[in-house]
Amino acid sequence: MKSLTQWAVKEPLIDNSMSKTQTTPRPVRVGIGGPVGSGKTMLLLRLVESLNEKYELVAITNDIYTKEDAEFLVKNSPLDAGRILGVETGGCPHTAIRDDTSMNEAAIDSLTMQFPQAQVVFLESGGDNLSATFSPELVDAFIYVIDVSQGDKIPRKGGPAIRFSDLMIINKIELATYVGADLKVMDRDSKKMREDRPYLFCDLKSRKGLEDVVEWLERECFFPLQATAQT
Ligand SMILES: Nc1nc2c(ncn2[C@@H]2O[C@H](COP(=O)(O)OP(=O)(O)OP(=O)(O)O)[C@@H](O)[C@H]2O)c(=O)[nH]1
Ligand SMILES: [Mg+2]
Repeated sequence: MKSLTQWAVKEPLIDNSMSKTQTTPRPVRVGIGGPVGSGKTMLLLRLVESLNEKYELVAITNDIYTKEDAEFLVKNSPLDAGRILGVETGGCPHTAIRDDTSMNEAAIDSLTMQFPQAQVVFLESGGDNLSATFSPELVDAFIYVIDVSQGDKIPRKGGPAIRFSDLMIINKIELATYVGADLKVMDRDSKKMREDRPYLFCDLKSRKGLEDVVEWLERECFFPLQATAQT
């Protein structure tokens, strides 16, 4: 098993090349994590809206006590209900994505058995604290979502997700003036913490910055799918 610090190593994000016996590559798995209410489900909704016509998608949400986020997506997203699975973790969100990922592995297996043509699995973690990260065995890439209403201090508080997630999104920027968050401070601290790792300022509700997120995903995570499509 890879250690947490291996998130720090800049490697190609995806290694899902086909073996000779496989007819389709393993779907790309993209984890979405972040504190409670930062906009993880909103990101998932916007990504599904943007990518559903181009790729075969399935989505998994984690909530501690409910399947609320899955129900929200069933109601609001263009994905067929069968392609969305809610996992009720019953405990610490990070346990289910990092320490004992069996519930999420079972959910991925179930969806990919039902939809063997699936190319992308989106997996939203339950809202958590700054120490949460995904096991690199569970996902190929990890997007971390924070928002301005938690305070402009959040990026400099650091932690493995702020520092080493593959992409960090600073969401709800249109609220910055209302909560006294200085985006320049968030920019400066994010740069310091993440060095050359990417981060984007977004207002996902009104889709501001969404194009850049989609462009990053397709470039950094979906290239094996495009290669397959061309052959
Ligand atoms: N103003 C504004 N509100 C947003 C934005 N993104 C999400 N929201 C709202 O913020 C609230 C929480 O968003 P969610 O997407 O449910 O957040 P989450 O991170 O999935 O929350 P949990 O799964 O409960 O941890 C909802 O009321 C969203 O409509 C945004 O960019 N701007
Ligand atoms: Mg959510």
